Amino acid sequence: MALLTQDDLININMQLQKADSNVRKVTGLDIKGVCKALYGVPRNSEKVGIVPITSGNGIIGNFSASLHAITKYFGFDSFVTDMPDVSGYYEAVRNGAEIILMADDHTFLAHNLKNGKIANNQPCTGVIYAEIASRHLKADSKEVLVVGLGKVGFPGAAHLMNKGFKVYGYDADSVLLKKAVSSLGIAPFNLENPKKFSIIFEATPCANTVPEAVISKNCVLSTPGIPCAISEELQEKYNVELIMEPLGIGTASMLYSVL
Ligand code: NAI
Ligand code: 0TF
Repeated sequence: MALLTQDDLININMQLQKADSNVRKVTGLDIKGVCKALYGVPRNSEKVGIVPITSGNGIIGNFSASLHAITKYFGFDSFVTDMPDVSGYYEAVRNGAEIILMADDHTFLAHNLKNGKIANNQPCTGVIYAEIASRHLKADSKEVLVVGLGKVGFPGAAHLMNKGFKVYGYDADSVLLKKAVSSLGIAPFNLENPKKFSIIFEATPCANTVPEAVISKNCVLSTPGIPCAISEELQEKYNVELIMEPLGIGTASMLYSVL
């Protein structure tokens, strides 16, 4: 898994506000509204305990503080434990946490201790970015291009298929592409024979993965992938509506999915 860095999370509140305003512009709903539409659950005032985890590559500066800011942004009562790891988990539960948020290098989870529901960041991120893309108010068809069919992209592509979209998919790994074609029924996208899309969902850890030939004017590019899938120059040239934010949108999806 490509790991976040402290720098990715600088000014998370500002990044989230900007993303929220872009999501509103593209879909007519804010991020909370998209979460409600996806999971259809009422919010109460669940208390969220955020537990720093030291295993593997260890603590990422700004990670727990960013989760604290994100949970507050979405109206949750939350706190970061003083202790990490098992001691932090114990501290979170003892201090009344109803939902636990914690991540090691492989898994970032939300666990609702009241109802037992558990969520993983990767599918939740894929589903919400795909959902945002699918709600593009200026889309000219129900065709969508998915670039990257890994742990985030695959569930996003599955979500779009379930919503009745015609999904074209591409992954640099031909085994993953074949798997998505056979198990989801998506159409394999041929880069040699490109076509334009007004809806693009990208989930890779690489830059410049979306070629100019597929970008149409005013398209939406919904991409959790870091770094950005297109250059600023292409973004400006085609007036691309970019939905991209490093942590908050996916975390909101996780939290709403366990309510
Ligand atoms: P993954 O490794 O499971 O999947 C990435 C896929 O992209 C792989 O299948 C790989 O073959 C494919 N790929 C790489 N280069 C490509 C290219 N040039 N063209 C087409 N496909 C290409 O990774 P995962 O977990 O799905 O994460 C994807 C990205 O999303 C990473 O950058 C990760 O850090 C980011 N991420 C962002 C989140 C957010 O909240 N913004 C949340 C979770 C992940
Ligand atoms: O960096 C990652 C994921 C995050 C997905 C959301 N964009 N790509 N995971 C590692 C998180 C490690 C956190 C660390 N153990 C801490 O500070 O608690």
